[in-house]
Amino acid sequence: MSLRRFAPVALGLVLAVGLTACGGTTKDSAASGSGSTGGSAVADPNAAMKEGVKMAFLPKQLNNPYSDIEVGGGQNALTELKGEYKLVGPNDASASSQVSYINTLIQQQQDVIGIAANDANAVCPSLQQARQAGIKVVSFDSDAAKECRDVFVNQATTEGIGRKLVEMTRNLTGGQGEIAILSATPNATNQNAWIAVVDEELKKPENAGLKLVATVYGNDDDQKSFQEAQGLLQTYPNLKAIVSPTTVGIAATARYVSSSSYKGKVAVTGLGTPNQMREYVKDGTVSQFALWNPADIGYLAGYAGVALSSGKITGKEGETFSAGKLGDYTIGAGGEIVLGPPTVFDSANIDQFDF
Ligand code: RAM
Repeated sequence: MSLRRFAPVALGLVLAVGLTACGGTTKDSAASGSGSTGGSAVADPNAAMKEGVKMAFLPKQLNNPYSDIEVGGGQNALTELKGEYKLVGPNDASASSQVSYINTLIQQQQDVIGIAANDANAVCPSLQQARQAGIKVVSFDSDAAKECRDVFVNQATTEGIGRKLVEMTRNLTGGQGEIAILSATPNATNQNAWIAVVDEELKKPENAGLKLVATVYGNDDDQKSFQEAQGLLQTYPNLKAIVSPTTVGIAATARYVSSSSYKGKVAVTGLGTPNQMREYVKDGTVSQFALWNPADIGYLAGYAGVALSSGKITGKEGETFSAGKLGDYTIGAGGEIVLGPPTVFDSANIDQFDF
């Protein structure tokens, strides 16, 4: 059973720019300047969602259960909207691994590219070429540089995620002791933004007893993440918690800790999928971790992509659109669309979730 965890966002006034006489935005005119960078394109909030929109999803990597769930949500959205869904992507999450895929998608004349960027800047020149060719760009999960995309579908606010990571760590350690972060890749936009918030949170008086001793990178590779977890525990014998803000990292860390003498002594927390973490919650390795429903990110990105392609939105703050079963959304500052707050999972609620 999968829970619908996000109530539709109530819409206030329709702030989007009103109707224009031209009646909709063509692919070419919409390309001339939209998104968070500002520009001349004007949204038509009454435009119909177009059928037949070709939207390609390019996640960080293909062999990641989290990404698979995300793009599954995107596929559902495109099916509902009678569009054409496509999935492409690299097997590793390294900085430049997505560039060649973007170039191919331009040649294939996709209408929309949805991308979870492995590196905000490495993908930027190709995404700019795509936009010049009239293709709309929706970043989701991990943002591209703002000037290279029309909107960013963020899973929760960056501050909300960073604070939640520290709050869980404080709960699990009693607010005292050495902690370490096991992240994804060194260039990941999303992880780095969350870690920056963690750094700020740790300066607050209530967190004065927590000391961040190391940040290491498992590159969203299961084996490397496992080895990094092992290395942290050997290097820092007083470690009280490993915080892993990546589904790959937290699962690998939990697997290592669960079969080691650190089980029950060193807290493991961060961001994970309930299905990957269930056994470690049941065996007492993990008490608390957080996430959102990845499928909803892909689904929201799909609706945002078709709304952009239809001229219903251009990416400017205040524009609104409807995202099917998720309800209505308003574009925030910097072209950001926030899915909803993260959910904390523990032994009391984990069996209510299946993803
Ligand atoms: C990993 C990826 C992804 C991130 C999740 C939480 O699967 O790094 O980008 O959002 O973890």
